[in-house]
Amino acid sequence: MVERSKKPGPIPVSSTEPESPGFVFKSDRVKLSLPTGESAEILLHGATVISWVAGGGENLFLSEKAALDGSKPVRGGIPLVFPVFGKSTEGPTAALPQHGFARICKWELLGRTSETDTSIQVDFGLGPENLTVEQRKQWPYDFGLIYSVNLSKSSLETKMLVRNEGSETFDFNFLFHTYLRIPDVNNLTIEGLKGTSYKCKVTKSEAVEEMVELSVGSEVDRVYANVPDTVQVKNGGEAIFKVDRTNLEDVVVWNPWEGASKMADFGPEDGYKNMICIEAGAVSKWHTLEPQSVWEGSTIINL
Ligand code: TA6
Repeated sequence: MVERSKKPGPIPVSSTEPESPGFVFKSDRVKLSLPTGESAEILLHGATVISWVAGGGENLFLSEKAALDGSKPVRGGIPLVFPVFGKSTEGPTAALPQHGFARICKWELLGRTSETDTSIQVDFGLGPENLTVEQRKQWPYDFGLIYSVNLSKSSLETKMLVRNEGSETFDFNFLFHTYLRIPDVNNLTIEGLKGTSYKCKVTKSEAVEEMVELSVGSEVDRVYANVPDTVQVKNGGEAIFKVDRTNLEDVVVWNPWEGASKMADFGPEDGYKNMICIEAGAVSKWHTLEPQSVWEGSTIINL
């Protein structure tokens, strides 16, 4: 683990350094690759994973209209949601924009932290020094985030460490807002949610999931709390993703359906047929972090 330190700053990694095949850093992004052909691409903007190629193709949905220049959150890939999920109307996160600041800040590249023939990991850091003056005012806590992305032959692991570096306790939510690329939403089933309570933002209701195999045939936007097991995403009955989580008790399932056409950065218009957000997070309640304490949550998406 690389220590993210406030001073003297990040471990210097220059874009003019000689490149090695597994790790390439070019101005605004890092590309990881394995000798067997798998790869992942991560922008410094939001530390957003925008591509994960493995198992013969791309596994993440990225809108063709997504802004990758830092002007707004990326529509697709794996945006990071911290310190608030959604939009708070009261409390210490009320001044923050929807889903917080982690997905709109420029992160520091801490560097490659491990590499073998079968896996490679890169770490990123974010702290108050990376926020704008306005963002500091909106959430004035001293925190340190370390984000690790680990690419293996048939999985992608993402891990977030949150540290309270100040003298005041703070509450937070965290979530990996993962857009999975799927062949056809009409052949999609999601398994592993039966018996779990959820809040539905579309119908503004609460219920317990009854379906062993959940299919999606219209807009879905649900927060499943305390999901016990692996969530499997199937195409025509065949598992294409298995999502395991550690210390991330909740799973959000989102597909905007035809509402996608109202989003300026969503494309193509029928792209919702090729995506499902399966979002591992800690969002159904606030997590409290005492001064000098650390919280860690991770997810691994297996093919
Ligand atoms: O995670 C699901 C959700 O919170 C939905 O309610 C939906 O609006 C989505 O995220 C996208 O949010 P965004 O701010 O990226 O447009």
